[in-house]
Amino acid sequence: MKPNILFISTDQHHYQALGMVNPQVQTPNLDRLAAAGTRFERAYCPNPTCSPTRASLITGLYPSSHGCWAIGVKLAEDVPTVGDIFQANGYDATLIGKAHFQPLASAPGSESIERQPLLRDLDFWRDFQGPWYGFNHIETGRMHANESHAGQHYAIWMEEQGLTNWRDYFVDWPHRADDKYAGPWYMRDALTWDLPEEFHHTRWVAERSIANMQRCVDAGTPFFQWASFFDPHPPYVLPEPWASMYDPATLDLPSHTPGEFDGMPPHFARTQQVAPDFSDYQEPGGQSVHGFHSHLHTEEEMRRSLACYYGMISFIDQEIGRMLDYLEASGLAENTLIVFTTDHGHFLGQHGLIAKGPFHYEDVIRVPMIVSWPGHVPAGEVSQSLQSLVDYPQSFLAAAGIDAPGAMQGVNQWPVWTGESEAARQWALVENRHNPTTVDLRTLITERYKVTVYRDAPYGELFDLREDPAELRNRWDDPAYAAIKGDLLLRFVQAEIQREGTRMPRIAGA
Ligand SMILES: [Ca+2]
Repeated sequence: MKPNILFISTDQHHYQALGMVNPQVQTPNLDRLAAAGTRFERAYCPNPTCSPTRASLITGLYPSSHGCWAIGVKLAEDVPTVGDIFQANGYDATLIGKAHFQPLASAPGSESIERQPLLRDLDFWRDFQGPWYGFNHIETGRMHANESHAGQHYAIWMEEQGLTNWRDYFVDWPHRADDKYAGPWYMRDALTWDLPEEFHHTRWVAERSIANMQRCVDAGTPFFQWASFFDPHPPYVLPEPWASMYDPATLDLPSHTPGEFDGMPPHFARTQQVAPDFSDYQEPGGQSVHGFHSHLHTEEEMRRSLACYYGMISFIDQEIGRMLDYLEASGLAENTLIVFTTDHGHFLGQHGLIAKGPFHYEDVIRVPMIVSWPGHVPAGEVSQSLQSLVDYPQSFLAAAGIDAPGAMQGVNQWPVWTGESEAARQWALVENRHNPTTVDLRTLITERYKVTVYRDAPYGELFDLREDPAELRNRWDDPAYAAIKGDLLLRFVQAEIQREGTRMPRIAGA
């Protein structure tokens, strides 16, 4: 009997924002999933932004190989995906929720359907539910919280639920100066959303995921399904009761440590200026850079952000619980592998930073990760093995007994997930090419160290995660770490060699 695979993701979820790790946030259902399976503490994204990592999650390729190297770049539609392989093996491959494989604009050769005004052309989306990037069925959306990108299948669903005036609850498109949602809260200042929770996209993702799993059950088809939640990505706008679930005053707040950016690349210190100038990072063909702005914030703003962020996670947790209940009640649980993660991390004031950007601290490149399949994955375990999201396609295929193509660049983690093997990789690699040349960095993480190299720059970062888990002392120029740095740079080059895929096998001597 072919197993089902339910892949659940959130967006921009800090790896410590799980109830079993931090009791200040309540995630009883993720706790329950972790108790039934294994939690992986050392999981990393291949890129700390949406599209590049999301494309890696369906291709098994690094962004430098699948070509969707930054947000705002289209994932080529001819790239082979894991959904294609599942379909070829008799599976249904469905995506519910956030995709973000294409940019918010179209250009010749980079045509996008994830753009305005098409996002709000509901007739188009009624007619189009795939195939797309290997998924035979999609129901998708593009906004975070109440952004103006709302539309697509999510809006069709809201209308079906009776919310015909859904547009009133989202930022207007085209934008209007007198929009009731126009305001300064986007980065920091949480707002209670008047959208009733029953119409929220968190509810939609869970409800439609359950409906589509049932559709597959009715058809007698095994499924590979991605339930892709949109929160807790900012803006911090959230319905009740979640908006007031957490008291901002009671939450522990991370902060900047004076002097910690001494010896760091120059863009770090600029984040602590009131009006920093990042113009020297601009280049022809470049776009805005996430994180290149002032990160200064008041404690009160940050507390409200954090309370909303945790509320978003608890809401998602409730809906994940609904999905777990469905699997148990329907008898599917014993034949379904469930994997939970996020696409990348998030700063909640750690190092004085907010949201995301080219700052490769653990907060933004490490991700929460839980794998569960009773009888196959050890229950209640916590693993320190290095994991990368680029490993998922191969590992999903291995769980289903399907060979992965040689072109995929991850490693098969299935023997690690089942507890048969302790580790499948000795390093994880994070790419972050955000503009053609000026924001382009790569990080190698080993069991103990982390080293970051910038294209064209003499500076870099070296952290000893065992001696300095808070990452406060960059050892790049520290003579005491010179030999370690040399060894790590050799391992970095070796990792670059090792991760080359084998699209075609060598089948003869010549
Ligand atoms: Ca994201």
